[in-house]
Amino acid sequence: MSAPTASNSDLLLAKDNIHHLTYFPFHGLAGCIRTTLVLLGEPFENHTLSFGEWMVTKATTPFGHVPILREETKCGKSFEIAEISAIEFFLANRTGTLLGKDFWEESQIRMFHSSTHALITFLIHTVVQSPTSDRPAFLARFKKTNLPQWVRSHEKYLGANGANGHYVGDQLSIADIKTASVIEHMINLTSGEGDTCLISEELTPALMAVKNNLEKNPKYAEWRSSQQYQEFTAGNMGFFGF
Ligand SMILES: N[C@@H](CCC(=O)N[C@@H](CS)C(=O)NCC(=O)O)C(=O)O
Repeated sequence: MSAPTASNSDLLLAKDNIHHLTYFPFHGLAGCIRTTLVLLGEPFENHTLSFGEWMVTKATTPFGHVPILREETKCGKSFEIAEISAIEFFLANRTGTLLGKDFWEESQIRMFHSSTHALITFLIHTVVQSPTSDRPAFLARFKKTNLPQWVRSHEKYLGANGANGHYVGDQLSIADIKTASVIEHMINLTSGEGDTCLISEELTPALMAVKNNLEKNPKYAEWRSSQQYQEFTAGNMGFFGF
């Protein structure tokens, strides 16, 4: 009788897998994924591509985009996952703690996560894809309409949950990590001359509590003070300006 073979799910859930994340050398849309990898505490490697390297790699990726997560298992089999949300929920599932305590909590967490994901992807895609001459008008509209709407509604829901730094209950979730990973960029985006400040301790204490709460996590604090994190921040400022 042959020994039972491990299913793909068993292989994927093994704790000693190595997570390989491929993206560009800035935070961009990968902040939440990188933070979740850091919090997981399992071995992972950040692989960064220059734009030259990307041009030759693009055609080999599932949808022509990064980030890509490759799971390297101890038996030598690798699995590749593309698409930001899919990667974030894959990692959140692995932690066993970032998707709430029941189906309703998970559904709410997915709702808040989706709203923030839509905000940041809309911003990044439009900034990158619109002609340089159109960007000032786009950014002005984003600051006047999209961002204030997101700030208002998220501050309201976070306040209704007690402004405890969490969207749902009193437990860290992937929605909290997603928001913490974009707040800094939104603050940078609205801190220029002539900008209206939208996010601050005074104006949005509940939103700031999400950021402050995560920053108390020792693994996250160590990641934020690392040289690689600072380089990704410099990359973001250089490429996007926020
Ligand atoms: N739908 C994709 C979008 C990801 C995306 O926009 N990636 C950008 C970097 S932020 C990219 O790959 N840009 C290079 C290109 O499209 O050639 C996802 O959710 O992962």
